Amino acid sequence: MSELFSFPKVSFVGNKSLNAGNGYHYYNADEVVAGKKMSEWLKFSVAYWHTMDQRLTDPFGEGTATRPWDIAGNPDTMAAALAKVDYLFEFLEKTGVEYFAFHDRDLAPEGNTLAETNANLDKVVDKIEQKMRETGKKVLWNTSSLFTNKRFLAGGATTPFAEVFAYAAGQIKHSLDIAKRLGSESYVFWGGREGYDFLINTDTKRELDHIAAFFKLAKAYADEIGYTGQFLIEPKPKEPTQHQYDFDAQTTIAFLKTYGLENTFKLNLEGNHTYLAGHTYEHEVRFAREAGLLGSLDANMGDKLTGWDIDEFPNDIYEATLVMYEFLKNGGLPTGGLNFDSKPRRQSFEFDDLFYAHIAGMDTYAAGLKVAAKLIEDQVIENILKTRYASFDSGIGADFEAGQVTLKDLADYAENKTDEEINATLQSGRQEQIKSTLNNYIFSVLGQ
Ligand code: XUL
Ligand code: CO
Repeated sequence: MSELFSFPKVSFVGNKSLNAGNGYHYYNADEVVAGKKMSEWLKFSVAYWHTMDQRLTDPFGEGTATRPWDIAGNPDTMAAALAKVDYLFEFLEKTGVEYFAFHDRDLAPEGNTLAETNANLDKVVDKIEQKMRETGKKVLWNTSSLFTNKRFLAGGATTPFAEVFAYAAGQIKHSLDIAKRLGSESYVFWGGREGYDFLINTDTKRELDHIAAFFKLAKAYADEIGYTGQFLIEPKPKEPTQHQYDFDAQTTIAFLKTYGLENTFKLNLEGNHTYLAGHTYEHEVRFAREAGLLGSLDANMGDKLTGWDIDEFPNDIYEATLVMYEFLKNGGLPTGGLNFDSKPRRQSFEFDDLFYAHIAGMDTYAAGLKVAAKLIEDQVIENILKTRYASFDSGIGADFEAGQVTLKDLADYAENKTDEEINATLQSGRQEQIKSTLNNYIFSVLGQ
């Protein structure tokens, strides 16, 4: 087939030139980091809804980007939907990205009934399946959009309207069939409108009971058809509803445990969502990891000045380093990866910008991986923690951790200590020094 894009195949060029160009400066698929090839650690994924479907609209203006697969300027036809598949696969080939992720509605236009919509979808999935066979590209995860169509104005699984609830279930059933057929490594639930805008007209308990039961039905169906991919929930605190039920990692973990779903689900954590919750990306990844529930990452960023979800491609090496530190501590992500739920800025409207954006994102996380691996090799953070918590390694601290003391034992121990004695055991947190150390690791590892 003749080439659809003029952009050359992206290969590793190293950091000889400081100017970003058409190659990877840090992402070197075959380079071994922490015992594995970068391509094995970093399962990057192209997000269909951005890279293929975004025209860079915003609430104030029409799209600034035109895409060659919008046959006769119309993105909503089956002809465009089928053409788009060829472009996706060429994009994956040229960037060397192995995975992609999609919502059902990203692939094909809707019909008048669910059956008609599913038939449109299946035509595109047929073509995708064929292309996957030819190229070896894989689905990181798929999902259902239970938030774009008007019927979902009050949610899909938490809607007060049973007709809509049944429709949502039908949509998920079909998406799970597709997940099984295409071998999706995970299946994501992002609760687009699973939340509320107005407390007084919302039965929150009933809605949460409904969504938990909905998840159990989905799992039972996956078991029935033999789909073994990992189920994931993607937390987000607000937007589009004012209060999303899956606010952040800890809220979602509490929900999963309340309803006995903690063995069915893990979390898919997105950078920009973490800031909206008032956290950092590394905070969310840490808490999911410690709960044994780190599933996958939607690699993107927000910015310090904007209070909504801007889905910027990652470019912050400091953040990527700390996220990759948690990632390596987790042993990577067996059924997950780094999905670029990201779009170029509105003024980056040219087709080449999609390539530059993915290069930037992949280099950022490749760089983060390298720095994090070196931090772990040198046990930098481990040693900081070891020193800081050393008083729990012997004496009264160790007795407490071993479960050998009562509250009264601790009180007896503390009773006659003076402030001077206690304060003499305090250590500085050394935050400024530690931040300098992190910067030094970034300079040193990436300067090589
Ligand atoms: C929305 C978002 C979604 C999910 C998939 O903020 O992140 O694109 O990743 O539905
Ligand atoms: Co996302």
